[in-house]
Amino acid sequence: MDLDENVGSRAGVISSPIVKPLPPELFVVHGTVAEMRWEAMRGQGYHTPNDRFFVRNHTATPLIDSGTWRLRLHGDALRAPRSLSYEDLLALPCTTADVAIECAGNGRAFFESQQGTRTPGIPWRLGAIGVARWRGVRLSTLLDLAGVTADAVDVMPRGLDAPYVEDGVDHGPVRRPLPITKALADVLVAYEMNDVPLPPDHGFPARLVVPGWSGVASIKWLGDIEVSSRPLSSPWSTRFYRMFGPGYPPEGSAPLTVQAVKSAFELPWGATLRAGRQHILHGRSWSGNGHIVKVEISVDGGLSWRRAETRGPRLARAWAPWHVAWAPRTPGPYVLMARATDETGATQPREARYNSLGYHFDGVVAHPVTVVG
Ligand SMILES: Nc1nc2c(c(=O)[nH]1)N[C@H]1C(S)=C(S)[C@@H](COP(=O)(O)O)O[C@H]1N2
Ligand SMILES: [Mo]
Repeated sequence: MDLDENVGSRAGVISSPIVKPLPPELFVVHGTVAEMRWEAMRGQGYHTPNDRFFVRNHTATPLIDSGTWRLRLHGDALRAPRSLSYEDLLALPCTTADVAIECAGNGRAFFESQQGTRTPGIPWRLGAIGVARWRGVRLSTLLDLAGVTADAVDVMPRGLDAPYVEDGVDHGPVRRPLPITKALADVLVAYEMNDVPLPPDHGFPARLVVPGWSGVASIKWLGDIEVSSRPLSSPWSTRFYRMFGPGYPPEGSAPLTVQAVKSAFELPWGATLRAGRQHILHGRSWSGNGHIVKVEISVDGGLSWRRAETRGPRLARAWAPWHVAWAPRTPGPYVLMARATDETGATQPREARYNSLGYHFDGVVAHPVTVVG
């Protein structure tokens, strides 16, 4: 198929920056994106409700009519290219998965506030992550249907949102190649999020969900998927979403894939707690590599550590909820820290390694709180 057909399918698509309400008690808005406040997870279940799931849009949410929408599967590594309607997609065998989507820049603000190195980009604290129950069709099922050939190497999903223009440079629609091995392993073409059709901001009518990998891989508002016998690239695999800076090659690291280990408290930034009574501090830890095996907490700025209790599921590629009791006696400022270790032995370092675009901040975060009498 030719690409003009795609551009054509975007014509007439209405868009809006972010469609869902962004109440200040749930979100911090940074330009075209909305960060979840971690206190909004307090008292919630395992999944992040859709009303508080972070939104990362390069431009604006397109409002797509599922009645006319098509998902095109094309490329030289497919024997039987397809064009599926929404009904076609819903009629295929489906599956569900509890998976986190996390922006590669989650935690970026701490490169500056904790390590004194400024990095450009959205200054996320830790709220650019959410876990949902996604329902959809395995990408491998779609690729089988379209007769993927043995020489396929790369798969390029493309979004139907407006082209991304930055500093006068038009980078085209948001798209990023995936190696065929990952595409066939565990990737979903999702059409439901937490038991309802995907909300517009999260990719309606269908999005990719790429478990464990940087959020940018999980392309929203899918319009087409190209499968190629030759390596594919886009600005999202060459210019952005690589590590650049000292110790990395001039063209950057390989494109980012697996997300790092992180932890967050379900508390407001700068929370106020009462002295002389017991508090249960709740939080969650996660890693793109596998499940969390250990979470340690410090309430004295990292001088001493003790184990948190994990409860409930602690799924790989989602997260592990935990809690710890704390009874501060003396009023004053305190620094809370959480440090997790995953099943591969990867743990959160005291300092994250610098990279000039501020990706994958895995350092231990110093969460300030005030204890009052
Ligand atoms: N088409 C399209 N897909 C996209 C994006 C986008 O701007 N356009 N943003 C990506 C990025 S950088 C992230 S982190 C995730 C965020 O998903 P969410 O907005 O559902 O939380 O979507 C990814 N998929
Ligand atoms: Mo992202």
